[in-house]
Amino acid sequence: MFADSSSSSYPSNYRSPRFWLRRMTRIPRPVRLLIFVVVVLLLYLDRGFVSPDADRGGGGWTGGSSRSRAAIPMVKSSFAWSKLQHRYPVESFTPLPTGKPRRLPRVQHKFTGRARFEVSRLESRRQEVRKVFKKCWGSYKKYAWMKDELAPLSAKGKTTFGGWAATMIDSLDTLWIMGLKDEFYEAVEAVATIDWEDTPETACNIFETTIRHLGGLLSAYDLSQERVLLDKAIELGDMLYAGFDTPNRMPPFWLDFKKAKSGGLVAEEHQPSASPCSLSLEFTRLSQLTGDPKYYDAIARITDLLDKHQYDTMLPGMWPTFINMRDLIFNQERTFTIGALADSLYEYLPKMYEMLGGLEPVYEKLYKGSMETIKEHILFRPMLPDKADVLFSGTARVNHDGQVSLNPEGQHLSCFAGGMFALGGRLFGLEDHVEIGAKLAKGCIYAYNAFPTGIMPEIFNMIPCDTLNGCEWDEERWVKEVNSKKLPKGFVRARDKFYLLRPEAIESVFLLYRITGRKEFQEAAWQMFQSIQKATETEYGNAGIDDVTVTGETKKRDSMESFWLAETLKYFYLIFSPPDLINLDEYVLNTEAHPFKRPK
Ligand code: DMJ
Repeated sequence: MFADSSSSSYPSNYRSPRFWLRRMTRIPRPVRLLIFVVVVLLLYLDRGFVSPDADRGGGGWTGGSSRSRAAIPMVKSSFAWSKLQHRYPVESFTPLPTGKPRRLPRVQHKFTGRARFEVSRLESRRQEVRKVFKKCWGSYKKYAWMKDELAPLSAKGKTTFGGWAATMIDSLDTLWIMGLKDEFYEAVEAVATIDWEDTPETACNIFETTIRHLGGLLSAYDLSQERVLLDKAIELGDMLYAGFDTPNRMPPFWLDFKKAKSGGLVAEEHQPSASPCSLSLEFTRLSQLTGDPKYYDAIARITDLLDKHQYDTMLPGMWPTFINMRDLIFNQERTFTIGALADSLYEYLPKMYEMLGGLEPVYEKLYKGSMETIKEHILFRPMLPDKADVLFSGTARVNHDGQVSLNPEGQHLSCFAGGMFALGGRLFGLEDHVEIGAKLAKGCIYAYNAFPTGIMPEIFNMIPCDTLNGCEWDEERWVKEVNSKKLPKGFVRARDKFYLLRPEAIESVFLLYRITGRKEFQEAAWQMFQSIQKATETEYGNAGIDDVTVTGETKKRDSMESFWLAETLKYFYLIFSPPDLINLDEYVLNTEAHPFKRPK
């Protein structure tokens, strides 16, 4: 991309422009005219709807940098985790599956020339999203550079994830995707100096550091091929890999640095299932990029456990919200959800199948088995005045007689499920899953539209119909059950009324748009974006808000987590972009919206 184009040694088949002009004049005029029209049309369809933006260079969809570049040197971390002798070393490594990746069913809708043309209409929306991103990034740079987060009210930096510039690393690929190449390389130069040893903390959260930092570095490398990003990812990967040096090779929730160095780590007895069970995409990609099987081996052991215990839990097919990873007990806990604490465990099943090119069938088995149980016990259709055909997911509890009861509690966090079902449906040829996915995404859209701010609360309750086929609206029942006058019809409680700039709703809306090609999702996205912007904008960026049920001014919190730039704004940008930008048949997105290249 940055090759020197000023070279004067032309290839031997080079012909001067005059030669081609002479040739052209020999072609009859009408044919010449036709060629001209076709070429102009093709150029327009392909790139015409990218507005001439000062930040764009000549790099196609992903923009370009205004400067030519030398490789960015890495400043090594002061402790080499790769050299650490493990106390519980692995005797034989499970290698990545071998063979040519299978040709998997098409995931992304086949967008026609017409749909591509319509993208031009959406260019101004895309630029609106980009403007919001640029404002936040500008404030981060000015007030919180190298800090984990920008505090969007007080314009200060915060240390929330080890002090390793979480927002910067999490935003790298969004910068690239939005064509902000100068900002991207400036950030990469800063990232190249991060020392994982330099932290005020004594431990880090393995899950968060994997999905945000490791995921962010790997995807930025996949997109840019900037070597230093992979080198930093390896350094970090080796630190996180030390978390697997436990008696049973299962990682704890916290990576305590001192204990890790002395071989004293042990997995906890009560771990949220998402934590150990959604490290797989990042560790797999690291093995694929380095050729070192140790990272894949580490997560393959966890997958083996999911496989072994899938049908001996209290709710066969699913795994409990908390798992005893120390003693590997899966059949004691009685609560099951695909929301908070468990979410990405399920999300990663179809995604791992893709990441491994369909060569590891266990992920198909885990996906299909768990989705059957989820359909039966977790999904519900709410009683609504307009009888909208939408779905939500709740929490199931198994009592001591084995009876399963559903708590019809919707969560913003579980809004990712629409995208998961639709993706699984495409990959495994299950059309009903695509439709379930669409209904789940529409459920989140419905909830957004129902509240005065145009945003759904973090956690709320509804009244479930007896079946997924729906039920009549019963006003009396609703009036009896609702606990606040501020709640819209259909909602009976909002346990947590806040909105933290989370991405899950737009994530599913984006995936459903790309998978089905239905424009209604694009329209819903625009509505959501405008509501979020109106309710959360501050002088320096965007902030979480206390209460989505208010009608007037919202009360802001001094918080803007890194996923706002990494995920929420990325999905909003992509849904208004040409569908070739991060094509779902070429990339797998991790749970922090970091795209990894799928094997070919
Ligand atoms: C993100 O860090 C990820 O999307 C994760 O899977 C769930 N929580 C946040 C966003 O809400």
